[in-house]
Amino acid sequence: MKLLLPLAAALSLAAHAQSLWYDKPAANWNEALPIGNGALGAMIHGGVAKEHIQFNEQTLWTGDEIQMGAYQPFGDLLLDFSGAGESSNYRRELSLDEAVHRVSYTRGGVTFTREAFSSHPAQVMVFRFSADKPGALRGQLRLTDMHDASIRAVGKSISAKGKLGNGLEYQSTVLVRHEGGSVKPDGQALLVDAADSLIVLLAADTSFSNSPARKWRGPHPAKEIEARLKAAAATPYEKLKSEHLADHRELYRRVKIDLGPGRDQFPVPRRLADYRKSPAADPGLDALFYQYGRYLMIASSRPGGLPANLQGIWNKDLKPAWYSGYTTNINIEMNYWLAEPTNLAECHEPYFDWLHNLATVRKKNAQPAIATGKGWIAYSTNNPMGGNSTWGIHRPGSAWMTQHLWTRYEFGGDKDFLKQRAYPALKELVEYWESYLVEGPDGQLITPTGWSPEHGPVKGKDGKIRLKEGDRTPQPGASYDQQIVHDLFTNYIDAATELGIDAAYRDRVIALRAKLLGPKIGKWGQIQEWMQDVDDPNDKHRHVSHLFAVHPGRQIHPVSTPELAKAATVSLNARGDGGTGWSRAWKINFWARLADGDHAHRILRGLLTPQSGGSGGVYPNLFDAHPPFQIDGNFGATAGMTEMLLQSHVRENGIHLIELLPALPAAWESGSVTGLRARGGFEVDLAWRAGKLTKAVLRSPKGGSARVRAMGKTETVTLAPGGTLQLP
Ligand code: FUC
Repeated sequence: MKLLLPLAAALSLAAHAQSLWYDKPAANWNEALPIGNGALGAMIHGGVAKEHIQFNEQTLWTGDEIQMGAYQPFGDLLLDFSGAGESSNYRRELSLDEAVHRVSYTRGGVTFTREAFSSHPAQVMVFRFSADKPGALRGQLRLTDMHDASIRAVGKSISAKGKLGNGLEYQSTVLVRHEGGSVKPDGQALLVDAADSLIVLLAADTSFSNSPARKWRGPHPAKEIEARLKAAAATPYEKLKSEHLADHRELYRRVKIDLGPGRDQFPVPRRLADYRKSPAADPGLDALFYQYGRYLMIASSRPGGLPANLQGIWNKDLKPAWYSGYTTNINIEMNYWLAEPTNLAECHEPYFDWLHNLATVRKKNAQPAIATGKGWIAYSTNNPMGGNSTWGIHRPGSAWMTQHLWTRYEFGGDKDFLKQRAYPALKELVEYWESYLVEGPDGQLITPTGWSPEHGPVKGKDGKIRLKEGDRTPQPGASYDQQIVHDLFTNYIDAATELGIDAAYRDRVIALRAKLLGPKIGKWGQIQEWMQDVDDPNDKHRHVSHLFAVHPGRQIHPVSTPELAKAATVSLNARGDGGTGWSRAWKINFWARLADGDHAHRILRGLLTPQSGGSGGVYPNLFDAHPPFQIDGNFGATAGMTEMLLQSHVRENGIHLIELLPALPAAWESGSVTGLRARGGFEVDLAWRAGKLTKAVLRSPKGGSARVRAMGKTETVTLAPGGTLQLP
C-alpha cells in the first residue's frame, strides 16, 4: 500500500504535464504543431493577426500501381483577423492527453482563445475562435488548394474541388458557425464581422479506395463530406469535443509514464536548449517525447486507413523528400515498432492492410525475380497502391515487414489472426526463400544476391576495398539478408508450432534454419556486415543493418548468445552515437537490447538535440529530423524507450521471457509506467526508486505463463485468465 500512493500521485502529475507549449507563434512549419485523426491532419501555426492552418488528408496521392507519385499537401485554411495593437500573454500549446491545440493572447484589451482538434468520431477538424468581449472577431477566412481546384464560397461555406492527374478526385469544404455578428461570402473568401465566437469545421477527402480489386477508386467524396459537416454542424461544440476526448483518451491513456521531474514551466525551445546542458534536470522531457510518439501514432494511423507514411500524415511539399512514401529498409517498420508494446494495437492495423495490398499488387504485376511464383518482393520505396520508385527492389523487405504479423500475434494472442493472416503470409515467404537460397563456399545456405542497406564494399583501382554509399552490387551471404531470413524462419517455425499444423514442413524449415550462414565475428571483434571480413572500424554509416539480429530480430541476446552480443557492442561503438534521426532511434533500441541503458539514454539525448546542419535532432515542434522531418525517428525513439523498460522478445524453455527494467539508465532514477504490453498477452505496470524495481504488476486477460526476469533473478509465473500478479 505504501508504494501505491506515491505511484498514483506521480501519475496524476504526469498527466497534467503532457503538453508542448510555446510563447510565440510558429515562425515556420517546423515550429507549427500537428493534430490528426488518423487521416485528416493539420499543422497549426498560431499567428495572432494571421492564423495559418496547413492541412492534409492521407489519401491525396499522385501515382498509381506502377508509378510512384508522391503524397500531396491538400491546402491551407487562412484567417486574417483585423484588430488593433500588439498582443501580450501569448501562449500556444498542444495537449497530448486531450489531442487539443490551444492559442491564447490579449490584444486591444480583449483576450482571445482558440481551440482545435481533429475528430476521429466526427471525421472533421474543429476550430473554435472566441474572445472574452462580444463582437471582437472580425476578419477574413480563406481556403486554398495546392493543385488546381475550383474554389467557391457560398453562404457560410467554402469548397475546393479538384482532380489529380491520376484521376483521383478530391474536395475540401469549410463550414462556419458563429455566435453574434455576421459571416458572408466574398468571392472565394468569407468575411466575418463582429462575431462573438466562430466554430470552423473542415472536412477533406478523396475518391481513393483502399482496395486493388476496386482499382483504388471509390465515389466522389462530396456526399460524405456534406454528411459529415451537416452532422458536425448540428452537434454542440462541447459534445464534439467530449466525443473527441473520449475517443482519443481510450487509446492514449492506456499508458502512463513518469520518468522524473519535468521543467514543464518552460516552453519547449527553452527546455531543449537547457536539456542539452543538463539532461538530468529534465527527465520529464524524455517522458513528453515518449508520449508524443504515441500521440503521433494515434493521430496518423487508425483502422481502415493508410499506415503512417514517412511524415505520418503531415506534409506541406508537392515534392516531399522520398515522396513521403513507404520505404522498406528501415522506415516503415520502425514506424510500427511501438504499436504493440505501447498498447496501440489498433493503430497497427492500417500497416497490415497496406502490406496485404502491396503483396497482392506485387504478385499480380509480374515479379521480376520469382521463378517459383511463391512469395513476393517489395521495392525499396513504395506508395499506398503498390507502386514503386525506380530505385530498385529490396529482396528481404517482404520478410522483414511480415515480422510484424507474427509480433502482433505474440502480443495479442489472437489465434484467428495468426491462422488467417500471419501464417499464410509467413509461409509463402519461407517457400520463396527456400527456393532462393544457395549453398555457399562452406556448405551453408546463403542468399546469392545479398545487400546491406545502403552501402557496399567496392574494390578500388589500388586493389583496396572501400565502402561506397548507395552501392547495390550483390553481396552473397550479406548479414542483413541472412539475419532477416533467420528471423522469418523462426517466426514461421513458432507460428506452425503454435497452430499445431504443417509439422513436416516445419521440421524442414528447422533443418534449413540450422544450415543458414549465421552471424560471424570478424577480425576486430565486430559482427561482420558482409560474408568477407571487410568491415571498416571507421565506418559511420547510418544503417546498422548487420545488427538486425539484435533488434528487431531476436537471434542475438546478451544471455543466450553472449559472445555475439559482445561483438554487436563492438560494431555499435564503432558506428558511433550520431546519425540521422531514425539511425539514432534505432541505436536506442540496440543499446536497450544489449542491456546498456546509459548508452541508450546517451543516444536519446543526442536525438533530443535541436536540429542543425545535416544530422539528426529535433525541430522546435519535436518532429524528428533526418533531416528533413521524418516521423520514423519519433516512433522509433518511443519504441526504444519502451525497450529500456520492458523486453519480451526471446523465449526461455519455450515460454516468453519478460525482462523488467532491462536497461534502466541512471538518468531515470525513480519513476513508473503503467499499461505496457509484453508478448504472451501480458500487460505490465512498473515502479522503481533509486534505480531499483519497487513494484511490478502483471495482468493477463487470457491467462498464461512467462519467465519473469528482474534484478538478475528469473522465475516462472502462471496466471489464470483475467489474473493479476504483483511483485515483489
Ligand atoms: C532510406 C534511408 C534514408 C532515408 C530514406 C527515406 O533509404 O537510407 O536515410 O531515411 O530511407
